[in-house]
Amino acid sequence: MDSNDLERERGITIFSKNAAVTYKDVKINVIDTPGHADFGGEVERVLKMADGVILLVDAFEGPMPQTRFVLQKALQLNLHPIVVINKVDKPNCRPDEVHDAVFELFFNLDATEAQLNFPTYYGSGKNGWFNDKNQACEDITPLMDGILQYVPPPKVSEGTLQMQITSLDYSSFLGRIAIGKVSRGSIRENQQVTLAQTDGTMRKIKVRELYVFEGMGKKKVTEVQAGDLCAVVGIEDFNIGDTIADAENPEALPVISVDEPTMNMLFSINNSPFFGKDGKFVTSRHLRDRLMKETEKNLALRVEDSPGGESFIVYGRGILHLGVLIETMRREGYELTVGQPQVIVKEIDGKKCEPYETLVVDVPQEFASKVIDLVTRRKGEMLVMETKGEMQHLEFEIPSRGLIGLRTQMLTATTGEAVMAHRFSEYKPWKGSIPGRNNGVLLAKQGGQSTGYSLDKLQDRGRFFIDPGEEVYTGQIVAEHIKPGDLVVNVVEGKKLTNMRASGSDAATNIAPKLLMTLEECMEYIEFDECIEVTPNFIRMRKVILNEDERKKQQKKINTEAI
Ligand SMILES: Nc1nc2c(ncn2[C@@H]2O[C@H](COP(=O)(O)OP(=O)(O)OP(=O)(O)O)[C@@H](O)[C@H]2O)c(=O)[nH]1
Ligand SMILES: [Mg+2]
Repeated sequence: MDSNDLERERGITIFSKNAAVTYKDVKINVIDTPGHADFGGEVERVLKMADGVILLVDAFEGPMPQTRFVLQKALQLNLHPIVVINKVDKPNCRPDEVHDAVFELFFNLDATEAQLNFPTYYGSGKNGWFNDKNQACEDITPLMDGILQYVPPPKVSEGTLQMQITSLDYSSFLGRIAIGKVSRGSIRENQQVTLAQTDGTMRKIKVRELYVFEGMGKKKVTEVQAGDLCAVVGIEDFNIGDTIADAENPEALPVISVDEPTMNMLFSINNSPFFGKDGKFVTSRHLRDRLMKETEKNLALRVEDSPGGESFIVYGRGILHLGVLIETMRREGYELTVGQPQVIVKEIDGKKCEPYETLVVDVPQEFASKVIDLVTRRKGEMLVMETKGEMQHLEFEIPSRGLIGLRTQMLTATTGEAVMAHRFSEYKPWKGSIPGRNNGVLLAKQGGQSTGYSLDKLQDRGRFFIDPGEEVYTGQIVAEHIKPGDLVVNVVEGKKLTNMRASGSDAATNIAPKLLMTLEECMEYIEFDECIEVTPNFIRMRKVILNEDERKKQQKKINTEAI
């Protein structure tokens, strides 16, 4: 069901989606939710539409940090999950051990007696079968029968219409579409209803068209009864959490609450010399409108104007959450500058506290000690260490700050073998200073087109982020220095043109290919005095202050203030 471009590229679900099937005369609405912890806000709100939950666990990996999170939310809503252990086709999988681990997880999350009694199915989505005996069979009918047996029919209360809007969809023909579950009464085409908004205001509106989910699409209908999910067209101005209620006696449903953000970043207009060269939407007005629009559906996101007026502080759940937003904006044609991600510090009982996360790393045995060393230096504490097949399974508790930049170092230290996942656990006291990036950077001394000649000369100083022939500007980060400390270098120097060779291609043949970094890698890479210029076609890292002299003056000022 992953249909969005970013989802396909990354192979993860970011937005929840609906589908519906009819099995043995029962209509089953299916909601696919993201599994990654950064999109928890999405999970929290769509779970409100569900009468049951299928908890999918990998038969090899077992429960992951995000499994804990989604399960906890489901248990709190008093849902009774069906556990499905998938991928039993994988060699070395451990379905029985995984089952025990899932039971332990339920237990640790204070599941009730009834919830602990969960049914378990085994199988392989890839091979198209599931049943409760873990013996390959024809198809998934045993699981379908299980759904009919264990998922209760929707709870429908007596009374007038109530439907809380939990998602939204756009269509260029129909405009904004409100999606939710009709929990009471029924809703009809052309009906007069009241929109009870989360701020308390009530507005009379008219339902233009109604749709229910069918297969992977939607079907137009004239009426939807309580218990079914429904998409309503005709209410332009609504927010997630609003209730569509009876015209005469409107009663709003309780507001949807989601967990607090843990990280923020400064978003500003692009103020590099390349401003406006690449993007369509470049002003602070454009940025502001786009960010505000995002908060309407991205519930875990918050946006504040910063004092200057040109910038916005954007609060999210983590690097991936904010990264996906920036990536989406750049595809839409926006240009912007983003600063170093900061964790949100809180004062709890008079103590300075910061977010901590559970970090899980699976790594081949020989790299385990390197991983432990790396995480411990970043103030992580090891909680669990066990052997899983040929892999070592490690669990840590680590301040979120320590995670920033960890992935790149982890992959380098383990030659790309480590599989890591992390998830917010709680706020705890501030853990003191955490070492940042080890290496300095090489900065462009002057703007222009980089030459193979100068890159070649500088090759033993650092690993380049640019290729010969790329346009650069003063203060742009062009390479990682092999040593700590920054260095300003000339990358636009041309060999004296004594013959016919073009300046871009000289000596280019023996230059190592540039280091390609994704947006999220850049977000984890930069230091506090650096930022990222994001445009539809380029991601460039730079110093906040581009001019070398001004930067030095600023540094002096900071140093004296520190004394
Ligand atoms: N071996 C094996 N691989 C599977 C099976 N089912 C899914 N996969 C693979 O597992 C990977 C992840 O599948 P997804 O369906 O994207 O997983 P997901 O749980 O939806 O992931 P998120 O949406 O990010 O939470 C894909 O590469 C699938 O091909 C299975 O039964 N066996
Ligand atoms: Mg998915």
